Amino acid sequence: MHHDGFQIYPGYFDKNAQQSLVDELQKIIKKAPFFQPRMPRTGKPFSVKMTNAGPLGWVSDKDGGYRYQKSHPVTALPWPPIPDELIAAWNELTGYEKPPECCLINLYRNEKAKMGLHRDEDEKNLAAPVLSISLGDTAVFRMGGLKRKDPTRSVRLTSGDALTFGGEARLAYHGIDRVIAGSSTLLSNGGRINLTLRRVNL
Ligand code: MD6
Ligand code: FE
Repeated sequence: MHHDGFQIYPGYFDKNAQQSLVDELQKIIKKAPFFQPRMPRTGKPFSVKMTNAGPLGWVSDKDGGYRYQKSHPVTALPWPPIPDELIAAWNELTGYEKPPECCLINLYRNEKAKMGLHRDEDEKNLAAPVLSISLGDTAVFRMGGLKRKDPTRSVRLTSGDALTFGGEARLAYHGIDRVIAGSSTLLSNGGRINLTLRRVNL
């Protein structure tokens, strides 16, 4: 049995848990450095940098477009494993029977970093919920509906918040309007990290 809809768990990770996630992420980033994703066809760089953990990583570039692959696009090494704390959160919050295959790590380093309205639709498995975790500066998240033109609402995501997208909400449009610089001291260089855990295959 797993949980459906759009659900926010404010402060799901307490300060200690957030710090230990940051420590784990530092180890991951040493093995799998942030890379610069680019838009399909135009090659325009994203304003966020990315890396991944897990058997599959989400990447995007000019020629290959949006896709999942087993290795880092720059180092060609396999992605590091997903930390146990994140697997435990997936089990508790999604209740999905299979483990996540991808933990996408998005870095919003400066005030210009944002993410346009989009749907997560590159996965074969659209029955599994998506779990998203916010660390560092507060984000202004935009939540829409199943059609791009549906009304949207603005939701603030603060450090330690978890959110799940399942069932009807799995293919809802959403994005990040902006990040509020200096709203958290968790990350020593400032900014925000978002972790998005997904089951890709059935
Ligand atoms: C972010 N999040 O929070 C971007 N996708 O930086 C997402 O794109 C997202 O938060 C699917 C489900 C939850 C999310
Ligand atoms: Fe998304």
